[in-house]
Amino acid sequence: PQQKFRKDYAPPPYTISTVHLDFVLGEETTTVTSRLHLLPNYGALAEGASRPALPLDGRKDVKLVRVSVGGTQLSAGQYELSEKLLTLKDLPAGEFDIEVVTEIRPQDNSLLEGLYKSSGNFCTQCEAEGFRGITFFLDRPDVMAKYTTRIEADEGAYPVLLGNGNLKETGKMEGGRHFAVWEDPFPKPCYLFALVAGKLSMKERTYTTCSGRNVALRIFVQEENLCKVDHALDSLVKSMKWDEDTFGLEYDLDLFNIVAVDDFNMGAMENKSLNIFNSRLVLASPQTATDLDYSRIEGVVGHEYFHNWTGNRVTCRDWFQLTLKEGLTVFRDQEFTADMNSRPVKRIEDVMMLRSSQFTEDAGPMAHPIRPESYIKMDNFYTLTVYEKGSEVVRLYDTLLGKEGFRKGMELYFKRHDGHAVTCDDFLAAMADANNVNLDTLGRWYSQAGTPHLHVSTSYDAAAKTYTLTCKQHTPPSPGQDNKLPVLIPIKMGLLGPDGADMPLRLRGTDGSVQDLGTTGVLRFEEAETSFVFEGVEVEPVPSLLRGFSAPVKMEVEGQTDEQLLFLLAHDSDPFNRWEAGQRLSKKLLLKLYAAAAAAGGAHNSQAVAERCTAAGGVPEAMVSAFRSVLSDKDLDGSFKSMAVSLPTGNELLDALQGGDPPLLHHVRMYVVKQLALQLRPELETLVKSNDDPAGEPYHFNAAACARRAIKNRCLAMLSSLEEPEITSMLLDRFKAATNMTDEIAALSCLVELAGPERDTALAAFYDKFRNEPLVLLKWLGLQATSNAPGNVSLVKSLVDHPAFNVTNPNNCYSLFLGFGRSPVNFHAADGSGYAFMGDAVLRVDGINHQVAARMVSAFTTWRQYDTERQAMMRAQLERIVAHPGLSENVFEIASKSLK
Ligand code: DPP
Ligand code: ZN
Repeated sequence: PQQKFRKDYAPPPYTISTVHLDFVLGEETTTVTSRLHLLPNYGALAEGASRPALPLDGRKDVKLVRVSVGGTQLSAGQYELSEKLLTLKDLPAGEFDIEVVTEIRPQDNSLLEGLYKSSGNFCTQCEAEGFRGITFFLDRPDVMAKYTTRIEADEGAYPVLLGNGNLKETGKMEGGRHFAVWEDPFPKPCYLFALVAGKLSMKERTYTTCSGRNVALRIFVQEENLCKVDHALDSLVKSMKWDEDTFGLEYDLDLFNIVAVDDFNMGAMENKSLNIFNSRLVLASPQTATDLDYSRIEGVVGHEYFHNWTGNRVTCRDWFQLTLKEGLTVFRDQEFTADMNSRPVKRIEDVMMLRSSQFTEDAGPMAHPIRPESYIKMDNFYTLTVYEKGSEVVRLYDTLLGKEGFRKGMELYFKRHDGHAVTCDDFLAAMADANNVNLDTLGRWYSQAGTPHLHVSTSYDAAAKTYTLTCKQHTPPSPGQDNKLPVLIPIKMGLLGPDGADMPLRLRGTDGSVQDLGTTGVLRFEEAETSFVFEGVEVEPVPSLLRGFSAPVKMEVEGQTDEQLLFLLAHDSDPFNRWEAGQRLSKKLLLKLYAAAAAAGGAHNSQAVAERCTAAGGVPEAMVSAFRSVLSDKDLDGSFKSMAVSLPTGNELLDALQGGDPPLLHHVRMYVVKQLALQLRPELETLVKSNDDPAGEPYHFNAAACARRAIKNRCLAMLSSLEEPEITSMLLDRFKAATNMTDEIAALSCLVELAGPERDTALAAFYDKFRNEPLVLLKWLGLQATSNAPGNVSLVKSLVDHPAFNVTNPNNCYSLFLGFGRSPVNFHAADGSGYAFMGDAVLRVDGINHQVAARMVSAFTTWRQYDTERQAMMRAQLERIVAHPGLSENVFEIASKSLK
């Protein structure tokens, strides 16, 4: 397989101004006629040089029927055709037209890239390089053209025909067929092309934009799901309003369509005016979707809508720039969610995910800069790094420039680049120029992989009343990058006085002047080492650093004591740092207990591990009482409380360990949860009672109601760790009585971790109740797959043959296989049975869908994090996979890079 490099970018030899597509959809064969108007883009030719060839991307399952240039059909000798490329030579001077006719078989397309069928309907997915699965084309994002699409199909089977832009014409034809013509007035790259044809029901709402344009908002789903689209429609209206209020960005057409499909590799796709969504990110009812689902739907509907400006109106020059649109759009959806719900809660959730998953990616063999330098398959670079770290980098501008400065930068970005395909450097330049600042050291975040380490030491001079923070940074090596430069790290911070209140910040400048920063300041740290001196500091403060997690770094504060952390947990005015202080305390304790449990040797069952943890000192009283204060604090929101008493994830801890043993770590974590539950039982029971929804109260999705359910269900989970019959039977009762999916799944997920008859009873009842709700069955599969119940690997194996499981559907694979990969106990079973199961599954799925298989093989990428026995077994699976004949490029790239 061939690598592509960012440094090799060259503009295309020709551009395309208009595209006319004609789809004749059929059960056997679908015929696509594509007429392109081409413009030379090669500039002046040297004396005697011939005009460049036109390389059109294709795929081996796309059959070329004929190709014409300037109205003349070419004979076989007049073009070159290989598996992936149609090359046209001896092209006319100036502008010219070509026509390409292809035949495809969407019904056989199990890759779900290009045109395919889902639940009997035709749909498309073209990002990143799926359009070449439809017709031969310049399949690259810097070729932007205006599209007209004619769709023809059997009217009975496919009454709804949708394309991008505006509907221009419809009509009936002989033989029960009909057609529709769609015209998109905005130039776009082909990855934003979309088509849907099928039997779908629709719900509509009208939105009036800030300038008074009426936009029809339509969601298309299968008939039986029409009752589950209101939340997505609400979310769309909120997104449109938010983008007008926050950035002055208005929608630009009279129609915005969303279609839900069951078989979809990604979450959703921002095709111009025809978003296609994985149905799990559209459909919601209180009985079938959890608070988390509601919140994800709101976030993803927003995300795809926001792409209309950040992605569609201004797009990427090449795929290496993916973070230009994704990092920025994730940042926008995070801000949207923060404004709609609770800002601190959203920030904590995002940082938890970043640390548990993106930091791991950035420390492993697949580490890459947010703007990668090379790839084999672009699909493999839709990563947490490009998306989530990319969003953190956009947040750096926001933190440094403030809301107003950030908006000015956005306005200049659109003024300069609307209608164009641009780069990350263009975005940085717009931000810098609009604010007249130098952001060169921020630019290094785009080219360096790895999580920077920030080391802070403090000193107080009581005589001079000065307080000094000395900051040092370094970024560890990553594949292909041994030496890194310092990056710009905005350190948002405050200093707490003895009463817990913020002190005024008076920062000494390099010229000796003093700058008044209020009580929360942002330090601009961009050298390998810098000291920041505060003046007029009457008593030694407790520093609160990196407030709101102002940069995606790993911070160590030299000499930070447990007492200081407890003080921050109790008093910090920054809610993120209150949470963070608790996390730091828990992390220290967990790592200490893990070290003790590992050193003592012996059996790895939960009881033996618990004895060793107790012998090592158990959970200190100070921590218990700090958690007690949080739980009983009347002013704190339930969602915040629930996160404050949650321990750092296993992944985050493994990242800090060398050669960790996942099941052992799991037992240590569970030991701490159980000790906390034992000592905080009265508080937990009180919170469960006081946060139960009043009887008969209907489900509402809003911050207050979610907060109540969050803390109640967190307390129940902690209580369930006690494994007392009385609690278990209470959980079963709650499971049976639940009136919404949030509470139902919360109880079920506790029961699934317990060995005993209640587990089986609940799982069977749940299956019976929801056997006709495929999205709910994903939860049923996922809970069992992820369960840490002993010996669960054999149950998971049997689920593969269960009628509820469908291996050709990506969501099913994600729930079952990726879910299993998250189980510290069973995926990492000491006998290697979990690894063997996953290895088999990767190879099986790779025969169906390369993108899904590539995500699954990522479960092995972290192999160097574990103990030597596990490393050897995981490596053996990777070697077996790499050696497999006919392996896809997707899986090959991840597996082979993981082994390096
Ligand atoms: N549809 C995916 C997203 O919105 C890829 N663009 O992130
Ligand atoms: Zn996106």
